[in-house]
Amino acid sequence: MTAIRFTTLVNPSRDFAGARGAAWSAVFLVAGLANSPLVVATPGDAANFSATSVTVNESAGTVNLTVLRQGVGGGIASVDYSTSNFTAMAPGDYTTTAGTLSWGDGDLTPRTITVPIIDDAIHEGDESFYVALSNPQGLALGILPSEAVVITDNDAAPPAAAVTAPTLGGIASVLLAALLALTARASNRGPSRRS
Ligand SMILES: [Ca+2]
Ligand SMILES: [Ca+2]
Repeated sequence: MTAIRFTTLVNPSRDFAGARGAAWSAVFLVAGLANSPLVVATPGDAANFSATSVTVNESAGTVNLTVLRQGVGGGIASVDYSTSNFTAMAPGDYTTTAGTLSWGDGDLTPRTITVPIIDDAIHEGDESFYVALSNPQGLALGILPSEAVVITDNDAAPPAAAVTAPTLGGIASVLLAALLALTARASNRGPSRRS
């Protein structure tokens, strides 16, 4: 096999001027990058929630969400997290929570986010809010960068009697009484004005 010598391909006095020089510079740049340890391909880590949603009773006090660092654990890494309203609103239904999760080199241990849940006395049905990851450092956001928290209401609906609307008969009675009162007032005033 005959080795092709690089020096036979490149003639500095011939090849490093003008457009040809620019072309060779590009060749050297690509060759340099290909041999650089900076671009050696390694699988990147990703930050993901462990589930798309979690359900918690309104009386639970807190809810825990798990964030996974998935990959090879190369280098230090961190990711920020914060809550956001949906049908559940802070501060009435939960406490706004934000922070940063950090991992050391080689650390693939899951991290836990804890959000306080507020137990009110209002019947409001099940409500939800979100916790989302942002600002990844040393890793990427994975396919589950947010998780929904569903709060199960623990307050009973008001008694049915308390919200019973007046019946048509009831309304008719009120109108009839008012009409009779107006008629009586008019008949009392009539003669006094004429006299
Ligand atoms: Ca409650
Ligand atoms: Ca409630």
